[in-house]
Amino acid sequence: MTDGHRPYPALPRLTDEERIAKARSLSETLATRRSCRHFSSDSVPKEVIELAIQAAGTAPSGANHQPWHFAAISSPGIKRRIREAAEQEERRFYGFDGAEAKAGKAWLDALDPLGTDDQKPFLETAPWLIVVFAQRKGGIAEDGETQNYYVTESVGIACGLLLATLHKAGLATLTHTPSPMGFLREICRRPETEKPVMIVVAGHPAPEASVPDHAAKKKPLETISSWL
Ligand code: IYR
Repeated sequence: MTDGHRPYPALPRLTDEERIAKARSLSETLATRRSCRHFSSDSVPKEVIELAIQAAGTAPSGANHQPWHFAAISSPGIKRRIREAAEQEERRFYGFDGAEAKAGKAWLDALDPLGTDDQKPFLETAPWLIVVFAQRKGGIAEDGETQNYYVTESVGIACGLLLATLHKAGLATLTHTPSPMGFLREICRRPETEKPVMIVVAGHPAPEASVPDHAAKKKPLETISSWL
């Protein structure tokens, strides 16, 4: 074996039938995930959030620099500050501040079927907010200087694993992207070299939670794939 290498880790030995069954099972589980915009205040153990972040941290990344940071927030005071700052930005985004909407007509039209607006009470109600930061620089040692690579791609995959783990743990999630979201860097006390990417809201759905029909329409396999 090449110096500095170790054997490829053992994978489960499965028959093709078992492989198909496993793939089907996870695929069906993931197919039931829906963004949630109405959370209850029921608690979620910190350990679930820790395990989900640990899973996110296994994502492949450019040069294995792992260019991400997850700020996990359960403090009511910090959640309130995030809600207030997010709603202030969203008022400008949706044009509820008296000025022209920053979003523009096409974007607002695209959001119409979701029924979103500038009110974000879930940022206070949900037990956990996970603010995901992308590290433009830092390398594996987090030195704040070494160049990172494929940061957007790496952090995107990490977010996917985070959402998948939270979903498998039976939690509802929302990927929330207040725009702009520079305020999150200050509230979470993160350095200039980091860019806030999204807030992953995690908790239990409120009893009255609903999802827009629009969100349940997923493109079929034939549309999203080609086979060559
Ligand atoms: N940040 C806004 C707008 C928004 C944008 C997209 I693209 C969405 O898929 C959903 C919302 C908000 O959170 O309301």
